[in-house]
Amino acid sequence: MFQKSAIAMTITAALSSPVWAEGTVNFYNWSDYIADDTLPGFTEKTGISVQYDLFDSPETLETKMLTGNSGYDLIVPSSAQAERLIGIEALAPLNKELIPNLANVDPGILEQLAAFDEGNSHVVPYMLGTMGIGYNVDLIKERIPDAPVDSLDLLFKPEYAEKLADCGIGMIDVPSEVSVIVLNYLGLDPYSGKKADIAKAEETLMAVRDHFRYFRSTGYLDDLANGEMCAFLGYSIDVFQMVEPAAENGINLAYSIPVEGTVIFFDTLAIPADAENIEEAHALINHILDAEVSADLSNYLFSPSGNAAALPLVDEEIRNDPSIMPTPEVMERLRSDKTVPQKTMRARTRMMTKVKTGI
Ligand code: N2P
Repeated sequence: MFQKSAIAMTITAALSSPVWAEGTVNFYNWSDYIADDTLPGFTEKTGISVQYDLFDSPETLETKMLTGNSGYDLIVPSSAQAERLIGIEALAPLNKELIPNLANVDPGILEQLAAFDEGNSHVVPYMLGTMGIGYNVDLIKERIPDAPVDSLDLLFKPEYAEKLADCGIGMIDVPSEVSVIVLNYLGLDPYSGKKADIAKAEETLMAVRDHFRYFRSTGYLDDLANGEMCAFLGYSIDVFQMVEPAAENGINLAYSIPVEGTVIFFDTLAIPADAENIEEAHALINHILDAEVSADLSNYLFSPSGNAAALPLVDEEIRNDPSIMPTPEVMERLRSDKTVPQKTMRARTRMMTKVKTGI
């Protein structure tokens, strides 16, 4: 089996001889969101060791940041989270002199980020992708020969969900993104905080929840690759990473962007305001923005990064795959996770908890 969990281990300076500095950077990243050689390559180049910790939901990251004293020097907030964290001064201003590779970033992307981060002073782009349906082509075909694999009906309509219950269906456990997707699917304002709208989203999910094996944001990658799950509403990045390992197991795994539209996420790199290893964190940001390192990440995670200098080094099949790099037409159906009032965030979380527990 494909073993990526090894990268979750602490990568120490002992990996190779330090050439630049000593020191550590405490990096808090999403699970399954780095290439095998990104961090060892950094330690080799700089002598800085990386203490690497993982989170599996944006809510966990945000709670840690709101509480403060997280001990982290570098984090990966989504753009909506970054906006909120900048608003409460929870992020340190970047010293651009320490990030010469910022010049590699597409100016158009920087402009988009500047909409909430004036002067691009707190975050740089990491990776982007969509939420969609990862599915086992054969298991689905066996049960529903003409299954709508590019539609959320597959998971949200009881007549389909029921037929797939035995081979395993699941969904990410991220209240914000799930709410946007379901509300959008229902033709409602995806960012609505109205009680009646959230209730409709809840009703839609409650009608199918019993057919779901689980709601979670990690652990589903292996299940997809092992044929133990036949459809999952999850991240493009996660599903694409498993296509090859699945093929090695004789499993035909595919990913679709639902025709009804879905979430596009845009993740960033940022330094918490109370970080202790600020210089080391800048060095790691600079490393990740290196054209080759960034292209490696894109090739590994099947994700665009907004790094213009890296683009020529990204595999052609990735650059030309519209389910990875959405066409402008598909883009129109994609919704980003915007900052919404606290009250709406709480209502979304309550809805998700209810769906997960069934009560
Ligand atoms: C990878 C996580 C994708 C990031 N496991 C979602 N924002």
